[in-house]
Amino acid sequence: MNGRERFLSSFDGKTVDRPPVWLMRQAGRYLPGYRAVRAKAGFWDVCHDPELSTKVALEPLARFPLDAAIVFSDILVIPQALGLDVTFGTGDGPRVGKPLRTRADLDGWNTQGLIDRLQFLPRAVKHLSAALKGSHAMIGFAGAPFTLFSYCVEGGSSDDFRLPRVMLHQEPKLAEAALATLADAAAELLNAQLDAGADAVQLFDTWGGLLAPDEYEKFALPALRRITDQLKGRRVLLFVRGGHHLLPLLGDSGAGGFSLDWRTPFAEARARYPNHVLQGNVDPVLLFAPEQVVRDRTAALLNDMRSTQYTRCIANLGHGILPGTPETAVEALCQTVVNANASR
Ligand code: 1CP
Repeated sequence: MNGRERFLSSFDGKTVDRPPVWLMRQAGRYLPGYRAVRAKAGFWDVCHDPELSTKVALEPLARFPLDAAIVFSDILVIPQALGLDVTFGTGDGPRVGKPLRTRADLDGWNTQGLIDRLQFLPRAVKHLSAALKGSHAMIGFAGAPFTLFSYCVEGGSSDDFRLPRVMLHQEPKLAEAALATLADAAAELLNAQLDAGADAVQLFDTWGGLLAPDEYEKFALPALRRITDQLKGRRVLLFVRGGHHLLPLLGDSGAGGFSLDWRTPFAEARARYPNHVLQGNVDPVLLFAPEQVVRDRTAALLNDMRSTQYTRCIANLGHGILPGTPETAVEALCQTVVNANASR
């Protein structure tokens, strides 16, 4: 069973020898090859060049026994294609110029021919798919509407994303219209990646956990539903960072699986969602702890995954891998999953 077969079997509820494993942000700055590419090319240059994006997406697969690749891109390609000025500085995260503050700002978003401006992404998927030749599953992605809305309104990253959260209450109609526009863009982009050869797609709701359940239900969920309605029958994972309190709501998103962060107990999510795919959820910070901690935490996760004989389970981190993460820790996590049956 190769990585792609294992990933698809597990996702589709069939028998597997062990859970498939991949890591969110597995192609990032903790890898020397990525840093070398970025020393010579800007972030957007890597995204737009299929050779370079494939090179950085393949690097983690060559180093670790992973079962899936994730296409190299960023969630902020959608705001950029809508006409916002997205730049990646060093250190303090991305900046979004021309932020959304008024109805006129939203009216200025350029939705005409949006997918044409995003063609580099399905092109990168095709190129990566050809390089993989079916050895590994391939994952496409997009930002979830509320997380994209957060960057668009705030104008960059933030601890509390005060401006977008106030806008939900001060200008609910404007917020809903923006969320719907972002949802349609995400749906179109995800369908294009799936048509280009992605086996599954993940929606990253990195800031969804900032919302109270009633806010998530009123604003974030309808926009997610708008996406999954346009992706019927396709494999969709939803990651909500800090989303433990939102777990009861996620079933209404229409996603086939949920990627859990490290604060959501896997067994609790399984009890609530016996038939969904569940992915996660090792704390990325633990990869800086002694290696035995990584092995023990991963073994405990595998133990929870045995309630379904590993089917509908995907081993992963509870959030993206951090810059500076020791490669030996990544190796220890992956090897523990690979040996899942030996340690039983
Ligand atoms: O393996 C991979 O690295 C795949 C590609 C990938 C993905 C899945 C990148 C490349 N970005 C993302 C998703 C992404 N981007 C998310 C959702 C996942 C998460 O929460 O980690 C978010 C919130 C972003 C926005 C973003 N882009 C940030 C976070 C800023 C913040 O608010 O804290 C950052 C630092 C970026 C730039 C970026 N995107 C990707 C990389 C490798 C980088 C670093 C750029 C560099 O220094 O080279």
